[in-house]
Order: sequence, then structure tokens, then C-alpha cells
Amino acid sequence: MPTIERVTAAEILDSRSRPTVSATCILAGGAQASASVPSGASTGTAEALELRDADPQRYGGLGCRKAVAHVNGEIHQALAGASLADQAELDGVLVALDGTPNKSRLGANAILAVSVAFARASALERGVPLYTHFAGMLGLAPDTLPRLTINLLSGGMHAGRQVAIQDVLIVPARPTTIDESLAMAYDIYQAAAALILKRYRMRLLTADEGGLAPPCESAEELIETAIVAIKSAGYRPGSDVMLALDVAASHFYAHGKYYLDGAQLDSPGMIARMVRWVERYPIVSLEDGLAEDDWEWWPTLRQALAKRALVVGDDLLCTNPQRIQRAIEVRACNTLLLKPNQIGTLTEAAQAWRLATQAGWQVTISVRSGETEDNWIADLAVGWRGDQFKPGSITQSERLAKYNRLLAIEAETQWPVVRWALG
Ligand code: 2PG
Ligand code: MG
Repeated sequence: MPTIERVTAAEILDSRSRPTVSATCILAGGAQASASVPSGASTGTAEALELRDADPQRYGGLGCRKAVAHVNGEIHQALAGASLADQAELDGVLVALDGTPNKSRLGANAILAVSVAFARASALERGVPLYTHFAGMLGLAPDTLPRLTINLLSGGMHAGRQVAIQDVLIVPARPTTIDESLAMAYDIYQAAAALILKRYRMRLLTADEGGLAPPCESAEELIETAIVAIKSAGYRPGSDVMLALDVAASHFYAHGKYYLDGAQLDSPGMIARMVRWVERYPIVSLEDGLAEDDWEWWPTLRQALAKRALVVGDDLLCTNPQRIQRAIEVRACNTLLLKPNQIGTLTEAAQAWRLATQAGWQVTISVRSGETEDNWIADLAVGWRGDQFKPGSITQSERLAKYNRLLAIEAETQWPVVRWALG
């Protein structure tokens, strides 16, 4: 039973140079570990609250000194000397101490940083890898690695909205290892960069997650650019490699209409557009195809894409067990995009995972567009048997920290990548 001696925190910067929180947990037995938390840009409105200082004189109001002070003060006082049976007990203390439904008092950034730092310190104390410790939280014994979905091209809020949809990702389908998947992604990324240079006469302009951001005029043009890049790298779209889209439709939706590529589409029109994409291109996963509050039409989208592409809820669900429960009841989607910082503790994220998998859904574990060099999410993706893992592009060290951790886990375990299945 780990006993906490001390928790502390510090403000650090994320990949968009915005402040975030890094917490350190010291156990009485001597184990000490730190963890830092990421931050989204295209956030869902139901996400737990990231506490920011709102001081316009400092980082445009984005400072995290208040959240850090909560860890060093109130949270430390509540936890110092406490012997905790497990992660659930620690997270229960944090949730009760905060006392709000969305962690707005202490800040989800403060709370999650402590939650993960405790998990890491506990794994150290037990002498097991972090992914094994995470697996234990859910009673799992993983023997595979997640399939990668790798950001290739971006638009939307990650790239200045030159095109409305947010991300075109490649899904290496043929490779059975992370090593081969990354080598394939490298070839395709290089081919895409060369193609964009030739076609648009522009140097590499990368988006928040390191994806390329060509000045395409439509979603189709962006998707076709990915297809041409795959072919020119010598791979076969539809067999060697598939596509996944993060449409992030909440961010071009207003007053019942989707503002896409110069058209105003109602919900059935938006669904028809996505069916056309799935028929025309090898898209196997479609995230946030409709807006987060367009609940009425999500079941129709799910039905329309059944057996053709995963229907993934990100902004729709916000890793929030109540929203997931509702989505299960109305059959709104069939895949959970799991981001622990949307909900604020590992225990609640685990509850989200349990609900989704008990409903027969798949789980895609995802990083955020604002990340740090920390790699705990890679251990989580393995330990919680993510069907897919979405770490961003294969550029930028905050992304590579996750891919490199997966390579290390692969070398250690020799587990194969889970077979692609629409299931
Ligand atoms: C998403 C994520 C990651 P953000 O929409 O899925 O791509 O973006 O962290 O900005 O919400
Ligand atoms: Mg998303």
C-alpha cells in the first residue's frame, strides 16, 4: 500500500509554448516520479476544466500558476502521509477535494498531473513497467500493441482552417510491428512533403501535431493528396495502408448547419458527404463526423457507416462516462476516443474505457494537439489494450517521445500490433 510523502508541481511549457502542469509524487518508500499533462485546441465543451490564471500580462492569460499552487498547497496537504490502497482511492480523494462536476476549482490539469505521477511512482515502487501497472488497473494482461493512426495532413483548428476538416491520418494496415509501421509512415510523409512542394510550390508548413498543411480547397483535395502520397511512396492505399479522418465537425457547425468547402449542409447532407468519402476512399475510421451536440443524427451516421468505418466520438464523448452512457443507449457511435485530460483522473478514464468496451466498442487512445515530452500515454495505450493509438505526426519531439516509447516497449515485449478489424 503506497504511502505518499509529498506531492509538488511546477509550471512547464507544452509544444505550443503554452504553460502546463508537471507534478511530482514522492512515496514514503523512496519512489519518486513526475508526470506532465497535455492540452487540446479543438476541445469539446464537456471537457473537464484546465485551470488557467487569466492574467493577461502573462502568457496571454494561459499561465498555470494557480493550478500549480493547488498541488503544492491543498492537494499536498490532503495527501501527505496518506496510505492509499490503489489509484481509485487516490483519484477519489482528488475528486472529493475538488468538489465540482468539472474539476473547475482545483483544475483538471492539476488533478490529472498528480493522478499520473502517483501511478508512475506506484509502478516504480512495485518494480513493474508503467504499462503493466496501467494494465493492472483494469485487470488486463496485454499481449498486443495498438494499431497506429498517424497524422499526415491537417486543416481545421490545427492549421489555421485553410480547409474545414481537421486531420487526415494514415493507418498502416499490413505491418505487424510498430517498427515497420513507422518506417512506412516515414516514406509516406516524405512523399507527401515532396508532392506538396511540387503541387503547391510551398515549403513544409506544419500544423500543431506536425502534420503537413497544404492549401487545399476542399476535404476531398486533402484526402486525395494523402492517396497520391501513399502511391508515390510505393504503397497500396486500401491494402497496405488505410486512412482515418478526424473531421472535428463541431468546429465548422453553427445553427444546425455544417459550413464545409463553401457549402452549407444540414445533418443528412453532412452524413451523405461522409458516406461518399468512405465509398470513394479507403477510410476505416471517422472521428467527430458530426458536431458534439448534434445527438439526433449520430445514430444515423453510425448506421450509414456500419461495417465500413469506425464511428469515433471525441468532442461528442469527452471521455465522460455520462456522455458515453448516453451514446451507448442511443447507439450514437462505436468507438471511444480516450483522452484522460478530458475527464481529469485515470480512474474516471478507466471507467470510460470499461463502459465503452462492455458495449462492444473499440477504443482509440489519443494524445492532444498541445503535448509535452512526457510519454505516459504510450504506456496507457499498451496497458489498456487500445485498438488504435493516435500520437500525431512522426515529426516533433513531443510526438516522437510517444513513438519512441512504443518502440522500446516493442523491443522489450516482442508483442505484435493488433490485427486491423472493423469489428
Ligand atoms: C483531436 C485532438 C488530437 P485537440 O481533436 O482529436 O488530434 O486535438 O487536442 O486539439 O483536441
Ligand atoms: Mg478529435
